Amino acid sequence: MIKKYILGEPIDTESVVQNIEVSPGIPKEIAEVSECTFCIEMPEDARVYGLGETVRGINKRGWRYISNCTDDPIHTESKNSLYAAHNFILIWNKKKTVGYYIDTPEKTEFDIGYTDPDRLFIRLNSPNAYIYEITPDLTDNKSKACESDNPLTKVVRQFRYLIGQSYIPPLFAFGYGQSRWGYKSREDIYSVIKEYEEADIPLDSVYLDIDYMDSFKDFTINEDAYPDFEDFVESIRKKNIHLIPIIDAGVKIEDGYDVYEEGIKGDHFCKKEDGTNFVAAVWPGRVHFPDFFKPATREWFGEKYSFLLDKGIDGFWNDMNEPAIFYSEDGLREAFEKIRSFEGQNLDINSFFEFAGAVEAVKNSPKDYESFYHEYKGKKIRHDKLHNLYGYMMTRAAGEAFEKLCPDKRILMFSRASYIGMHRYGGVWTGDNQSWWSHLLLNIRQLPGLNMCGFLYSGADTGGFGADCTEDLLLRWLAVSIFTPLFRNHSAMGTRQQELYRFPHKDWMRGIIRLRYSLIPYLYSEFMRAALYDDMFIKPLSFVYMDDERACDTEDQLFVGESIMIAPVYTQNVSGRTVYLPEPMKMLRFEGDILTEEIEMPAGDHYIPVSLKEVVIFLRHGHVLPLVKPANTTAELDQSDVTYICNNASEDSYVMAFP
Ligand code: MIG
Repeated sequence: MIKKYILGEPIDTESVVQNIEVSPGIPKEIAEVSECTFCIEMPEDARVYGLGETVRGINKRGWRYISNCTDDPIHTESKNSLYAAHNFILIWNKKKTVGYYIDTPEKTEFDIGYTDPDRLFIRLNSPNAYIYEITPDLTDNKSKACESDNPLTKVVRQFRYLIGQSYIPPLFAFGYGQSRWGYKSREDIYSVIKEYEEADIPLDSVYLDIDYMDSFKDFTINEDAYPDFEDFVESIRKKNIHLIPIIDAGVKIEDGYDVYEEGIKGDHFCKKEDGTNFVAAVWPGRVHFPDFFKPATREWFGEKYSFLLDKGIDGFWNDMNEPAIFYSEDGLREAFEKIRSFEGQNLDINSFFEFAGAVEAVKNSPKDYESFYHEYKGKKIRHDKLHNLYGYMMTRAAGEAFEKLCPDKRILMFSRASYIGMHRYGGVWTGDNQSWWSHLLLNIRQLPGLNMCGFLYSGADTGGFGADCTEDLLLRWLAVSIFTPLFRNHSAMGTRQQELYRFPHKDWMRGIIRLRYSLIPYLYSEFMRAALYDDMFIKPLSFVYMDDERACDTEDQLFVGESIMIAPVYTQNVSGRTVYLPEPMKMLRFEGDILTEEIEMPAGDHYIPVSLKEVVIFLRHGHVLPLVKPANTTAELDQSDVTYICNNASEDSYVMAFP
């Protein structure tokens, strides 16, 4: 059952699509401690899930999470905020399961047993929010389809019914993608594709980072580096490979640049208090931010994507849309003044750090977020009051345009910043992670939360974005990413190049990628099922074995779809790992795409050796895993020639959901 409460005068985020009758007051389980602080008692044995893209474990107990979309590339466990704001939490033990969605675009803190291990505090920025309380009794028809599911699934499915159906990407978006911030020209892209061809490694997409643009200007092409862009796209599409360009939030201020001039003419940019356009700086230097909160601005900016769609492009990634701000004009002026004031002084311990910090402080400064305005539903609203919606509204601009421009075609779209509601228009990638083993584990642990919040189409930069990747890390990471809908190898300029063909054991990598392609009909089918029935594509074990304490504690094994469980290796220099089986399962060992072992295993702990070239999959009792022959692109997959691996189930019990 879903109950809706209204606190103060909240801003409508348009994240919810159902009309729910308003109940008076606030939920009885939530105590109002002070004007903006609320407290929920957590039973000792309760676990807390949700919050989507965050640091730390699947169980969020024992940390302070702050929903405040932030461009911070160091995702250590000491951080409180990443790029997203996903304010859905799920508190449960064997006796009780309840979900809360705190719907407000302002900064929101979830202190989950940090201040007091037995209490969950929610701290709002202002006393305004919609609060939804979701309990397992079913209210809607879609959720009725899951009568037999456990209470966790029931709550999540009702929440997802509340917020609307998740974005569904085109099939090619399940192929493998190669990206790097640093491909400079058409020749670089051709060479990546040629190397993949020569190494005989499947590839469906190559990403274009900011260098394809002319001086980092959205909806332009750097003609020197990419002459005859349309022919270039066409020549690559002939190989069934898709080019996926990046779009940034800021629009360069430059006379004669059409997007800038149209933006000025159409009054599409965010304003300062005095009504002048707010000036920030990002990649191109000084920019204006489109005010995506205005429908007319969304329409205008969304329409701009046709500049690339018309050239044969059918996928995009939206970046820097927290929005990231290198500096604002005002902030920079103040910083210079401050630095100047230290000139000639004896800098001691205090003043030195103040001096050194002055430059760093201009970046993503809270003061800047308080210095510009949006027009939303006819009202002028300061940015910080709407902050967490900016990336959502940008991606929505694109999504709404695609519905109009190409209603019969699915366009690949994912974003860096997000809020719940954006899941209807696109997926997310988890931003600038690092080539660290700890981030491989973080990747595994972020997936269930993202799925709960509707971001089914998601994935991390495989191999890690920052820092240097090693071959073993990449192999282990591939063995995880072959199960995530978004499967993209991406890395930062200046780091070790991590295209698969550069490594000595590229044949092992080829094998793992080929396994991905064999799995695609299963993955896409299970994804569709999850999207259409408001379910999760990737689940923690507790969603299946709620009464098994050990299973509920297990945060490094996941269900992928209904049939299979994975137990990835995420530590360096080990030859295997212990896997917990809550019930007897069939272990499928693959060397690349070749099935080398198929063996039934009893419930309990097993030490499973897994070499760097292998992937191990556990098939549930009573379930089926369909596999097809791999191909070098999704377009060439023959989906009629299916092999079914069964564990006490008949082949025809597996129905492909494949529209
Ligand atoms: O400030 O476009 O997260 O994927 O390669 C860095 C360059 C801007 C951040 C994105 C990353 C991308 C990079 N961008």
